[in-house]
Amino acid sequence: MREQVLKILYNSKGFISGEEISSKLQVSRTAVWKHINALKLEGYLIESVHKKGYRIIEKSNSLLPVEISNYLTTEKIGENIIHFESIQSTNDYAKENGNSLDHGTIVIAEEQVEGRGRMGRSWVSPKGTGIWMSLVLKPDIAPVEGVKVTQIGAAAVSNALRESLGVDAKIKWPNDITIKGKKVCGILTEMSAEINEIHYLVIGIGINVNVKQFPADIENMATSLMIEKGEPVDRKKILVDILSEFERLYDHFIHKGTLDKTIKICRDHSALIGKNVSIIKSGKKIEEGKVLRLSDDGFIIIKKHSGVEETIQSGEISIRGEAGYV
Ligand code: BTX
Repeated sequence: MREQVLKILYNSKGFISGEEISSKLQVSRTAVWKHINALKLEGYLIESVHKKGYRIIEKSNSLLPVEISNYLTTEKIGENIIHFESIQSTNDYAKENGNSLDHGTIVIAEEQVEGRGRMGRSWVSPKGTGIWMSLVLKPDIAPVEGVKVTQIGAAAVSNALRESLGVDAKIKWPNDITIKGKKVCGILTEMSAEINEIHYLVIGIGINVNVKQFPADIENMATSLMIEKGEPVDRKKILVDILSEFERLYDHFIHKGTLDKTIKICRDHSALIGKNVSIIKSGKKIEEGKVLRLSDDGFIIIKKHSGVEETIQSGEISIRGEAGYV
């Protein structure tokens, strides 16, 4: 009910009387008044003027489901949104509850106290400054196809950042988005599956939106949208743009059975193609070479120093000349 009150306030141009809200929602004016007070306590700035009614002045700074839903144009992605002020990790929550969460559910948090990267690494997720979210997907595809969804996530984020903010967001295969060589977003895909069947996929996406400063150990390799733009960025708009781009690319992949649209974006905005790189697995350099192209399945093809071409399906890439080169 509180969400509906909020929705009405958002959709009213100016003041709206308590009576009008109560008749729209078929509840008493006292109930409306109670919900308005609760919303004020949650941090919404709502003006109440005698004989005029209520008006929302300032939107909450949090990524509250009601606000996001108000702007969303997607069908399934984001139909359910679960929001936390603070959580250990949105991926952990999504994985623990994956069986009971609907396809398309988003778990989002203002802060993660134990945000995770790949291979047990940590992901810095300070309060109110990023998009720390996990998407739960239940596709009817073979488990080997599931990993391709990471590429869809990367393509969606990079497209949305470029189109909404005009930043040159590049895709550093397989799971990072970079701006001017620094990491602005990381993606962590996890899966619950049997040999022939995916129970659910969890696509964890972490985006540094308004992070001002990073811990010393990552400050040379990390950046935020605010640092790049020189001004704070609206987290809600970015989130909504990413979800709609994700749904467009995901639906195409599922219904048409091809990753072509995603791969085109990953190729056009690759941070790797043409670069000399090291391929690292379990912390060890396993190959060196020049990245030639991205295959239709989303794998990278490198030319080794010996001249032999090799397809790399997983691993980490370190680019010669950039921070962290191994
Ligand atoms: P990754 O293993 O590729 O990157 C992790 C590495 O990135 C860390 O070891 C550190 O060097 C660096 N790093 C840590 N935090 C940041 C940051 N905020 N910005 C830039 N670099 C950083 C990447 O893993 C996948 C990250 C996924 C994060 C999302 S957030 C929502 C979801 N929940 C969760 O716990 N993880 C995912």
